[in-house]
Amino acid sequence: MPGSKSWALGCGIGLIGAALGTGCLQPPGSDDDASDDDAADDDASDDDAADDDVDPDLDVPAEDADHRIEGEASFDVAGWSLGVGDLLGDETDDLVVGAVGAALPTDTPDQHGYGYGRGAVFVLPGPPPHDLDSLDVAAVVLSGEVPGDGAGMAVALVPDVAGPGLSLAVGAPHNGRNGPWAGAVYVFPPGSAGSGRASLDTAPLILLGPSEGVQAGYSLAGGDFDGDGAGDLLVGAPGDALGTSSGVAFLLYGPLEPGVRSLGEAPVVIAGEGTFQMVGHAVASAGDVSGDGIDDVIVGAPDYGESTRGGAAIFFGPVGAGIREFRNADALILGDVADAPTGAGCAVAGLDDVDGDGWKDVAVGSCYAPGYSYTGVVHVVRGPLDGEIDLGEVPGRLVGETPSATFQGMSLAGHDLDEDGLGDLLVGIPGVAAPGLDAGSAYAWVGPFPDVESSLSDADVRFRPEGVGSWLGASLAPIRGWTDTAARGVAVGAPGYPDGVGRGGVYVFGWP
Ligand SMILES: [Ca+2]
Ligand SMILES: [Ca+2]
Ligand SMILES: [Ca+2]
Ligand SMILES: [Ca+2]
Repeated sequence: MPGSKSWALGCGIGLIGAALGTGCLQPPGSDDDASDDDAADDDASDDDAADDDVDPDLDVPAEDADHRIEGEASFDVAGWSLGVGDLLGDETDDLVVGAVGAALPTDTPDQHGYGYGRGAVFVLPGPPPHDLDSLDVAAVVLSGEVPGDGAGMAVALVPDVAGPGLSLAVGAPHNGRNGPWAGAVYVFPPGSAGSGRASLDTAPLILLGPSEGVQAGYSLAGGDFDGDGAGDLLVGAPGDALGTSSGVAFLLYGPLEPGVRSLGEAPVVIAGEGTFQMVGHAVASAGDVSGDGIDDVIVGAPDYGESTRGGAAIFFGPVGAGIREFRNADALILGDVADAPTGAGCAVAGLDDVDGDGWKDVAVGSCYAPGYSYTGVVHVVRGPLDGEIDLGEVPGRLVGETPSATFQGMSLAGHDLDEDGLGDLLVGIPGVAAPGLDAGSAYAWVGPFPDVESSLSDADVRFRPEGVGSWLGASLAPIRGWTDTAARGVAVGAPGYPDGVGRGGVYVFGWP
């Protein structure tokens, strides 16, 4: 899915191009800054009218979803990640569901569940049958190589990276082929995933973490980051297992050839400047934020900086080659408190232009803030994006409703939900299984975005969980053709469903 992944408990805490010359920062079709400013002012004065157009507080209970697709077995932790796109080439969206805890029948009971299972991904063709309610009817199931691999921690459908069409990339960050928790990424070019059940080691291309503990494949994303028309693959390796690395993100330029290779051969490595910064906890295409027509990279590092302030780095495409350091990013976005952990960069996403000024905008999630109560905070950072950006000086922020709700991370995705040409935002805050905390929700915030601190309880739509502990919102993605509102829907992962047991599942909601 476009956007970013949530993070795992036990990661310490846990959570995304070559420099262009000056003058490249010109948004398409906006050569008159003065008139753009006027337009922005008009937008601001229209806030009231816009709010009249949508119910500002529409709650959609999970029971009202068009589909509740349950995991195949208890402890599968299905829905930890999602991918949406036309994988099977029939011009309808297909749904790929990562189940990090999944086991095979030959595995023992203790080789099942988060951190223990080999993991799997389930491919569901769209449009779905009306009575679709379980992942056990998946057309394709690809399982991790051995118990403990955690396959499905991340999935991405990457266009044109290994031939024309969408390739399926699956991350298994605890795979041990190159040492404990070195991680692996399995890439299936278009048409190569077959049907039925198979092992991920049937992937035509396997990319291995270069050394133990790097956790390659913890996050994944695609884009065309050098502008050559072929898709490129971003692999997050937050590398916190040993604490000896900053964490990195690897960038590989397509077209990718089959084989088994080490990510140590990746042409670009995005790295922090010290240990234990969790660079690569989240990765995404930022879209073209620099306005030159080439996709730009965004990498989150929730423990970045001397005070583990957290941050996200944007590198403009073409990203070039070699080691790219966070501090030398084209735009470096830093947590909103300078001397304390904020978890900024636990989730990142490129947005469509949210304010109509011609510049693409991005969203950065902070999972510890504010005041370490783990409510979660989302900043919409408006372009033009370059230089150092302090989130504390970014106007407006969206604050989560419930303390401790981002222990299971956060997910973000950009999409023009109301199809008015301006970018909107999906936020997932999966919550905790604690008595009295009805946490775990997904939110749709339809622009405009406020310039003042606001609560996510004021989102245009809230998707509410069934019971406590389903971790609704651990992943999410817009999806087409799966609901009664055929053009518009939202798939939301709930890996703890039901009630923290962790069978997991995915809800597909129509746009209300
Ligand atoms: Ca490319
Ligand atoms: Ca660009
Ligand atoms: Ca903008
Ligand atoms: Ca919109």
